[in-house]
Amino acid sequence: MSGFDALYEKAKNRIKALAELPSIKEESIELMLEKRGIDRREFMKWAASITALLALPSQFTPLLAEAAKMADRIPLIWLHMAECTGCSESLIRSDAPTIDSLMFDYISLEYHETLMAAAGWQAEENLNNAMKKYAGGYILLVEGGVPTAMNGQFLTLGAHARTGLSVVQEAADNAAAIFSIGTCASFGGIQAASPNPTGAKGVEKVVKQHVINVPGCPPSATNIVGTLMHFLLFGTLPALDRYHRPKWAYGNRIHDLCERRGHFDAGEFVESFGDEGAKAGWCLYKQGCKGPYTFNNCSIERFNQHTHWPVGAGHGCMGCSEPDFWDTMGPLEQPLQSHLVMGVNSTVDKIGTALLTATVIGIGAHAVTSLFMNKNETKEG
Ligand code: FSX
Ligand code: SF4
Ligand code: F3S
Repeated sequence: MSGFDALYEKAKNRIKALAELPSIKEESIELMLEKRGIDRREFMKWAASITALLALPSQFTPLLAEAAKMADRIPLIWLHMAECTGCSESLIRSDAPTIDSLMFDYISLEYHETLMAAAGWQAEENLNNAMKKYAGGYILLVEGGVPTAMNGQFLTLGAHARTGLSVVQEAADNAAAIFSIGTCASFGGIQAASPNPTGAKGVEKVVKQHVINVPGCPPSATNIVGTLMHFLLFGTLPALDRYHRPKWAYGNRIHDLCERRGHFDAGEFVESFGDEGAKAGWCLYKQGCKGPYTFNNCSIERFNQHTHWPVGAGHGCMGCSEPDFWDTMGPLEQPLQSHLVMGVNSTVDKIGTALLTATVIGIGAHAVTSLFMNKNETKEG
């Protein structure tokens, strides 16, 4: 059997298995979308775009649509740890409901502190009931880093003041899959930045199970929904990179897919914000863009209903989907000069991008020369 046939068969079997699970929602996804003015054509267009996003051949589109129709059979539990809730906002904030956000209405979201009506005792009870009722069958999504210092006492939840650490660990024990949503849940994020007083860590550091990391501060709605759809369609982990990020989303550097890349190659750099180069959309490398060290698909998928992304808006990439970017990618609006001038050094290891050496060589031709030129110019001036 060819690789394609085996994958196709796997998805078909998964859909059969999903069909046998009880449907939790009363109305079909088609009806729900129709009520919100989204017709079947748009739904199929969405299914085709997610299929392409997951780097699957177009023949998988009808299967993906089928899997989406059965999304209500897999309950979700979404926990909030130490974070800003920007990851949830990335998904749910839009001027009109998108299919991405509506998928989360359709899915059986059993617990989500920002979205649910329950509070206090009732919320705690809902979480406990969901963990019991769907034991072994739910997807656990965690947003935020997990404080571990003082036995997790820096973050407590609910009426019994349980530590976030113990809640995450208990929820992970009976989850069918665990997704870390955002850089905080993936790697600790801003609260894990030096000196990390709360001992915040990524989820994978505090649970025994495998975790899929979906970093970004925040990640795009598409990367969140795509991860979910991949699990619905195959029931298994996608191909992951060394930081356990799905390769379909984090397989390329920002720099590889950037719309300003032609200007980088031509040595055309913004020298200061607001200058002629900035107006002409030139490369932001000299303004501290960390696109060469950052793996994500922002330039393609974008944010705010696929309309924009940081570099498109005129600011360099901050490296927000890389581990420890708060500590390793600074200063924010200056290039990492030491990496470029000295090549591979100890700081490079901390950034951890295996391809950085290639990047250094690539950048060497234009940027380093012009960095030196700038220094010389300053000296002379
Ligand atoms: Fe962290 Fe998500 Fe940044 Fe905020 O909560 S990844 S601080 S956008 O929202 O976890
Ligand atoms: Fe784009 Fe930044 Fe690379 Fe320039 S350095 S091409 S702005 S990713
Ligand atoms: Fe983050 Fe850079 Fe994308 S800052 S949002 S990875 S462009």
